[in-house]
Amino acid sequence: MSTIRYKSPDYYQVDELLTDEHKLIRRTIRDWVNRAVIPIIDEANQHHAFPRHLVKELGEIGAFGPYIPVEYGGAGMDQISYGLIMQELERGDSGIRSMASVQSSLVMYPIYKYGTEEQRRKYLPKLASGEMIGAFGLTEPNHGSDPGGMLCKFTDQGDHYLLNGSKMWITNAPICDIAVVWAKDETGTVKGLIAERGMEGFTTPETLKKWSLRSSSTGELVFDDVRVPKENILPGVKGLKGPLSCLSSARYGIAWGVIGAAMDCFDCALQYSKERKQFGKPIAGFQLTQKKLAEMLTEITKAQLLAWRVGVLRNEDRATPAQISMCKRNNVKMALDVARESRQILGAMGITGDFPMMRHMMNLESVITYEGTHDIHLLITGNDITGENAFE
Ligand code: TGC
Ligand code: FAD
Repeated sequence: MSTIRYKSPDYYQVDELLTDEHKLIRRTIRDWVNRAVIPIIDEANQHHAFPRHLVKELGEIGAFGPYIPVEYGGAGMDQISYGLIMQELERGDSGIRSMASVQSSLVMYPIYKYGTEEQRRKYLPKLASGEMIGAFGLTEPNHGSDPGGMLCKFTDQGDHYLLNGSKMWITNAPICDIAVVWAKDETGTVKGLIAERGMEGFTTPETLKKWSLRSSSTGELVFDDVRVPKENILPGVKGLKGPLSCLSSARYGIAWGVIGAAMDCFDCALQYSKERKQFGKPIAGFQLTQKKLAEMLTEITKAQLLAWRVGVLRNEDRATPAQISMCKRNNVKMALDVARESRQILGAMGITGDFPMMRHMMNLESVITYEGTHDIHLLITGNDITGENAFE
């Protein structure tokens, strides 16, 4: 249902805030999602399988590093374009958007921003084309919301670094060619290193039995005395602001992405409610159904405006991390609520793989947790407006 007749809601003519180029980019990604993602995505989720054949295609449509300059294989696009790409991908599935988020904001971005010219030339074009897959290792078994407590460490061995520790819940880990890993040096300073598959002592066991993001490959990054060449350190940043600045970029993309999932659920529920008859009339005619649909559209519209505004601020390099936190938090919760309410409109049909709601709902349980949980983002806002840190 959502494939053929999908009509994205635009109650406030937000489209008028977009350029023709933005709309063309959105059309291109939407067409690709209709063609390549929608027909296979339920099956991939049912079987807990990452559709690897899509990686090269994602590279071809420009979904990897859209805002990275063209000379490094990116598309040199603006932040609104990046957001629209994430929105369209997540209309297909949060797992596909996750793959692209990590590749773009958590792997290409730190290499571009903090890497050497040699690192940029070596990795970015291959990451942009999908020839190479990247992962980002910040979270550890005992340090999730509190990454500053990380135990992963490296020591200077003269001609190389020795890396030890493990990262958990890492998107793309089992399929990655490289991983940007955040670890502490002998002084306890956080720095970024590029680990490459094939380095002795580096393994990536897969995390199985997920009920969420089943089309995404998740795993661990385990480092057991891994010799990392000195040229693989990211020299341009030290401290937690390195990984956290990457998160700002990814969180922004998520804030747009989840609107796609919500729009898919809303559109599907609206269509269904006009066709499904009970008590002799379409269920769209009942006030309680209308309340659900009206509230969903109101929240989607607010989320669209928030994301657009943060995109404009990011284009001007003025968006603060706290503004991005507010947008990520609001929009993910909105999408989760829309998925749940729209699922109810479909009754029993809503729990099947013939419709996207249940899949989006389960995916969004990860999205509301990763890149900073719902509560952590609230505390970031609380800290920003009061000046009081309530984390500790
Ligand atoms: P705190 O003292 O607040 O900050 C340390 C330094 O970092 C700076 N900073 C940021 N810089 C850029 N962007 C941001 N978003 C930043 N947030 C903070 C800050 O100014 C400071 O700089 P400086 O120069 O003073 O050193 O750090 P804290 O240890 O108190 O922690 C604060 C807290 C809790 C907000 C932070 O650690 C946090 O955000 N925790 C949540 C962890 C998280 O989001 N993990 C995500 C892992 S990656 C992931 O989930 C990928 S999912 C991928 C997918 O599949 O899509
Ligand atoms: P915890 O930090 O243990 O939190 C548990 C609960 O305690 C949460 O509700 C939290 O809000 C609450 N809590 C914690 N601290 C406070 C506090 N100070 N005040 C109030 N409440 C608090 N990480 C990566 O590095 N790279 C990835 O690619 C990646 N991909 C992921 C993919 C998936 C599918 C998932 C599920 C996670 C992924 N993550 C990744 C990890 C993710 O970022 C963490 O799960 C997240 O940051 C939360 O950490 P945690 O799970 O350890 O929860």
